[in-house]
Amino acid sequence: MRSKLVLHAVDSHTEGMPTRVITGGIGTIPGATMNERRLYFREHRDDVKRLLMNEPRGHAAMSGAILQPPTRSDCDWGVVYIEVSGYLPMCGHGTIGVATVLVETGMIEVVEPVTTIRLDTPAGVVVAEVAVEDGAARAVTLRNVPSFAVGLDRRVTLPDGRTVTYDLAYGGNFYAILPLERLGLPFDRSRKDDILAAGLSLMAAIDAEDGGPVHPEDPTIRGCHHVQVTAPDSTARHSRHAMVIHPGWFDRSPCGTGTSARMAQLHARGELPTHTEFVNESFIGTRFTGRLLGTTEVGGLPAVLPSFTGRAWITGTAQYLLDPEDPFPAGFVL
Ligand code: PYC
Repeated sequence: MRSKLVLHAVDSHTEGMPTRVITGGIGTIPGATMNERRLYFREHRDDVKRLLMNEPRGHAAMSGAILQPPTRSDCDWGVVYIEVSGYLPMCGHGTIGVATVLVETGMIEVVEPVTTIRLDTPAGVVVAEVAVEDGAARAVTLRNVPSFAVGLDRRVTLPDGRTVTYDLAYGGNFYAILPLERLGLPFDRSRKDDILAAGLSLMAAIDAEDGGPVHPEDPTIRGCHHVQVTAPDSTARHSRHAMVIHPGWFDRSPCGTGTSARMAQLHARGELPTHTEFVNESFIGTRFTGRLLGTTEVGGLPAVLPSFTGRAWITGTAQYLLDPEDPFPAGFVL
């Protein structure tokens, strides 16, 4: 067996969505902050990301997280998120996967009934409270980065000439949020290809206008790559959605940063007070339970402090190799 590299991984899924947690083989990525490490990896080591996420080792909806030593003294671990689509500033389902792996592999000192882990992410500090029973991570509650509505009832024109009204919110990534019926489609998995195409066309139209949204405090966080289309029976206490993600896949989990953005949007609309339970349900019917812990401000905009709870399960461990003669050293996308 020959290999140019050996990447150690613990694979998991969070409410149906995979997180390949890379526990070794990368080393410390250069950068004084976790966001600098994210940008360095994107610039200099994207082939490793593609090898881990693309076929034949991954697939079109693959997602992962590279563990790093933290860049801040108040955190236990650092994380760089990787996906088929790129490098997210923050990923909720991925962080639930990371916290579960850290606890169940003993990579963090485990305290029962609750182990608290402070994570240095490119979007800021995220705190995970892991409910642990007999060594098993039973639930993970994340205190996510401050989230905010960028605009309500914005209008955008699609390439087919239709004008669509949507809300735009940030929860660690930017999300366009709107009822699916505004795109003229039923909330039906048998129409997933049409829903995907409509969501992608909407996000392209949003990003074509002035280059898309930019985080008011960090210009490296930009662009709308996620569209949350809600089912007709959704309310401000229990919402069902399909999450369309660039360049063309659905989140299988309820999407942690999307849940945070949705709560920020509902709060901005006056429909979700703080300290009130909110259930967000994915396209495959899995759930995160969220709540807003308080309010704050980001770059002069009113913002909220979101938290949400979900669960992850470890699915395997692996060493990913690269044979020097492998014709696809960075995998491929079909
Ligand atoms: O859980 O935040 C999330 C997420 C983002 C993209 C896929 N999942």
